Amino acid sequence: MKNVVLGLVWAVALLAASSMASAAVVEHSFEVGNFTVERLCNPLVITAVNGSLPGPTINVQEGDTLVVHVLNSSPYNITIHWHGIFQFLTAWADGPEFVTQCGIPPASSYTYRFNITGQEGTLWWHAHSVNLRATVYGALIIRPQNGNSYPFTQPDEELPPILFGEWWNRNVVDIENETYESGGAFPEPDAYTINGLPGDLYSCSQNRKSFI
Ligand SMILES: *[C@@H]1O[C@H](CO)[C@@H](O)[C@H](O)[C@H]1NC(C)=O
Ligand SMILES: *[C@@H]1O[C@H](CO)[C@@H](O)[C@H](O)[C@H]1NC(C)=O
Ligand SMILES: *[C@@H]1O[C@H](CO)[C@@H](O)[C@H](O)[C@H]1NC(C)=O
Ligand SMILES: *[C@@H]1O[C@H](CO)[C@@H](O)[C@H](O)[C@H]1NC(C)=O
Ligand SMILES: *[C@@H]1O[C@H](CO)[C@@H](O)[C@H](O)[C@H]1NC(C)=O
Ligand SMILES: [Cu+2]
Repeated sequence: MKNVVLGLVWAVALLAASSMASAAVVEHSFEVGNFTVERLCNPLVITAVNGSLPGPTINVQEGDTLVVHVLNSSPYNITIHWHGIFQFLTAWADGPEFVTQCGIPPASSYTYRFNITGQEGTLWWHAHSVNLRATVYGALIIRPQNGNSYPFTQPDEELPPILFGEWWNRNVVDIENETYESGGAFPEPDAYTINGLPGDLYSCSQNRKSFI
């Protein structure tokens, strides 16, 4: 009996040690700013993270602490929302503007810091201020801790994430301002996108690179 109890204590101690060993602090910087892209034959200055659309993919493991320093070099107040993350005791890091924080003003920075505990999967992050999420977004992938399995049969192959989006041929903040003034509905997008790119059937899409 004593041996069984000792064995159990040992197992629990090992488990605690292994989970501590694999918890890491994953730290990134996001620079939000102007970025010129061309879609649908139309060059446009958009707001984007680190000059890419979609923005950078974040990879973490369950149990990690994620730290993201957001430097706002854009002309707009901005926040980043960690879509689908359960914020345990870090509600202020959730990101919706005017709900958990004020927008990060231009030429300022803000650090998001939270633990990713008890959750796994392919999620995403996006701006949560006016309609800037149209161009400020990216994937957030949470893999199981080392030694833990997926909550489903391990897939044979992993592909880069696929992000669906919408594209407007104009500055989305201007559209939003006009929409508020006129009281109308936000217009339909000019294109639907996969990983920031309109499909083959849209104008000027024929020579684009592959989606993934
Ligand atoms: C974004 O850009 C900044 C500044 O150039 C760089 O330090 C940072 O590593 C980049 N972040 C990611 C996630 O690529
Ligand atoms: C960013 O683009 C906006 C137009 O969308 C422009 O008004 C602003 O001056 C630009 N800012 C910088 C730093 O280039
Ligand atoms: C931007 O943020 C500043 C500081 O929080 C605030 O005073 C201002 O009203 C905000 N502007 C908009 C358009 O939300
Ligand atoms: C986040 O994880 C770290 C490291 O395990 C721990 O020290 C900290 O208390 C945790 N924070 C919260 C809010 O749970
Ligand atoms: C949109 O409206 C807000 C609030 O009235 C204003 O602060 C902002 O400068 C406007 N943005 C543009 C791009 O016109
Ligand atoms: Cu969201």
